[in-house]
Amino acid sequence: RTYGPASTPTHPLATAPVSSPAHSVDGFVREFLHELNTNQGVTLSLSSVNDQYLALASTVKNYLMARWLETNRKTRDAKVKAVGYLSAEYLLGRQLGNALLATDLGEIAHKGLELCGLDLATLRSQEVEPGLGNGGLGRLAACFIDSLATMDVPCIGYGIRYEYGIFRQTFVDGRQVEQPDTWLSLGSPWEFPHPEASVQVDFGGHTEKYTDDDGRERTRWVPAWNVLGVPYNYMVPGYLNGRVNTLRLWSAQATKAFDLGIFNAGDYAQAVRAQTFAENISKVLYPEDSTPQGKELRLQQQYFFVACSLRDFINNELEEGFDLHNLSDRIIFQLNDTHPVIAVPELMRILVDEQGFEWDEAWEVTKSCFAYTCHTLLPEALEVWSTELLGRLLPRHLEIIFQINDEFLAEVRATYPGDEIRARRMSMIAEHPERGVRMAYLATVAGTKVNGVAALHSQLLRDKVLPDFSQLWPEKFTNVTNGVTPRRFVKMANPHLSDLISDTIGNGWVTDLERLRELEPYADDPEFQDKFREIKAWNKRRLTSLLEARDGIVLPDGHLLDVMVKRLHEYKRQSLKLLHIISLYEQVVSGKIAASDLTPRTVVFGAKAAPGYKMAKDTIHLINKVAEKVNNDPVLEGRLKVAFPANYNVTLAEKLIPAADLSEQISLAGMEASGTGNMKFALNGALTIGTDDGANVEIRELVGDKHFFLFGMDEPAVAELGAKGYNPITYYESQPQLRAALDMVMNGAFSDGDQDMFGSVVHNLLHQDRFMALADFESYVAAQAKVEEKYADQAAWTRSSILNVARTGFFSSDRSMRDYIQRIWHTQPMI
Ligand code: T68
Repeated sequence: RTYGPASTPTHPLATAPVSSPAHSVDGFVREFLHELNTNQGVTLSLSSVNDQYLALASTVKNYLMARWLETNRKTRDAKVKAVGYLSAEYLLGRQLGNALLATDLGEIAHKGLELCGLDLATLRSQEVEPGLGNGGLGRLAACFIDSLATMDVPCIGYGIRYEYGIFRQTFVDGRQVEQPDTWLSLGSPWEFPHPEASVQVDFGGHTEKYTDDDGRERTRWVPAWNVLGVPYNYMVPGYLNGRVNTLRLWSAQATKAFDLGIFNAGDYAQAVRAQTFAENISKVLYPEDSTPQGKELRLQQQYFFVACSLRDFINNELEEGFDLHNLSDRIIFQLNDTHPVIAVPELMRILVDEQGFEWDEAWEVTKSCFAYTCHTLLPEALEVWSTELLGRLLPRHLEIIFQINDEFLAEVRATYPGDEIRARRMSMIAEHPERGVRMAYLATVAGTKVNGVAALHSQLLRDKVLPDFSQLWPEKFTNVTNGVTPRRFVKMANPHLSDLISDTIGNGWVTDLERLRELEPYADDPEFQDKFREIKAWNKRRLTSLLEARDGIVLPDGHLLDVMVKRLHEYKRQSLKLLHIISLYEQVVSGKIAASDLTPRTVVFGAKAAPGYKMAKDTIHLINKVAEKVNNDPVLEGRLKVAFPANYNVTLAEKLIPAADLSEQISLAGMEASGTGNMKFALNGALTIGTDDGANVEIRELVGDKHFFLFGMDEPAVAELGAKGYNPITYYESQPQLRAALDMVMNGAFSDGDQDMFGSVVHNLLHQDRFMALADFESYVAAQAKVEEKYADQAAWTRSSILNVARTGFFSSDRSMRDYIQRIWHTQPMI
């Protein structure tokens, strides 16, 4: 298929580069009204807020368009190596604010809209964020593509355009109830569908052997059904640098051939059903965090987007006649966890079956085109696809995986003669509990590099998850500590802090975050401290108005704002935070301390639980019930408050994080691969209370022990206790404060006397407590006392807070991207 005009154009405009609207208030207003009239088909006076938002989005897009087209032309002509980021999730957050920032249109838009009698903030809040991810992994992908665009590195992000993203969380009587996320229903101004560039994806059927014209034995796949992948392009603007990369998300559609066949047979209803069946593939994001589903539809999603993406890159991004032996000169596919790993046998299939490569040549090419990032340490989160399912859905891929495995095991046996136990351990094919493909092993064997996402995690990955592999190929393993984009999470989310920083050290920090170091001398400056505190207070007021309007939650003035926001998971230990709250309450109720002894504190939770994760949902229920009790008991004299706004998402994070004083990062050591919320909080001046886990370790090293509240067992201590045999009930028996808190729950204090309601939560903590919350309770409470002591000295607190900002520039995702480029990708920025 060819693109472009049929003959050489002669009109002068046909080859002229597009121009952007004028970068002025007038130019902006003209463009905005034009979009309102021509795109929305309304005049200003008759336009709805949604019309106005959509017109505004189009306007800003028009400013980006010239850069996008130019980026595409430049990149194509330069024939340079690009990054193909393969991720099943992108948790993008709202697009408008980021686009305004990247084009420096914030002021102009504000003034222009004001002249039209409109308010920019109102239009911005009309946007529904695309929640195409579950949590950290999806948000990381969004930060990475932002950084690559800002660093002028060619990258195509590939993923799935879910019709329904992560569910909208509501609470009914304190329990989580999920509502579908209809993010597309009011229009989707940021996407560019290209149905003409659809890609066919095959499934099912069988394979057969045949002899080709050269007399070679070959295999072909005879699939049983197929779907179409329709690409939707999104702009990924770099910050003020003229680059706009592309995020290409695939939407599934029934193929015409498929429904016509049935339609012709006369069964119209069946034809429509077939369509629905095909389109189910991109219908909904699996709302899972860190536990694989093993569902057929999930594997369909994975193969669907990966097959579309490889086909798209090879057919449309490479020039005609490109020699695929050199594929790795032009692309490195980064596998964001194991979700896209089926791309490995897919590339082998393309090269061997379609392109006629010899197996060995194909393997050489394939091995050089992939790298793998692991995001977990939980054994149950490592994907294993049953061979029965894989063979049924993708029979040719299963054969290819078996062959890759056979050759790999031959290498293992040659390296360790006689060590059959090792060979079995390292096999990509697990035999128990059922025969299945260990996707992480496949990724490790196929990848040029394997990385963890924080120093401790990468070490544990080598030592505990993939020890045999790191022994065999030590040079394959590396670490890239995660990062977050300072554009969205500081510049945009914390405008006043950003201005203060820029007024103090210039604005270079936005793209060179290590320059925040230059703030260190100001940590002791009382005038700077005052301004810094005033900004925190402003951020708290902003949050207060938002929560009041959004959730009817009233935040008291002058409280320490203590925030724990992340997915609800036992390993993250929301229950430990909750036990601390209950314990404070219990001590006042029982008269052990006076309410006036409490440091006025508001604890904010934000957390979604996977819909099928019972313990997580029970914990949400308990948090809400504790909140209800604590917030209404006059005995506390308003000195302790628990707020749990529903539906925590990127949009809420942008308001919550800048307001926080204290960041809760309290996972059991060795369980949180990295964490990235922890980085966002520190960069916005919250102090961390945390365990020696994930990137907390590096945060503490950088900010210094005095400016971080460390508690709990470290990873070796956890391992030792586990080996010795952990028995949570002994902590209950020996620690009166802990016991009193748990008893309070058991006695029905938060369930109107009902002693069963939270029985499972308490029972689990007392008799199982897989993540050792009880073992760390005492140490956690002691660390919280240090928090209170420090908070009482506002100058000391503010000083630490400023130093957290100044010393955490390392956690920019720009630095993560530099690490990937140097250690893994070997690509180059285009400037
Ligand atoms: C997170 N993982 C890690 N997984 O938990 C976190 N899983 O420590 C780390 O900072 C972050 O990745 C980025 O590296 C996830 O977020 C998922 O969301 C997920 C989704 C589907 C299936 C399994």
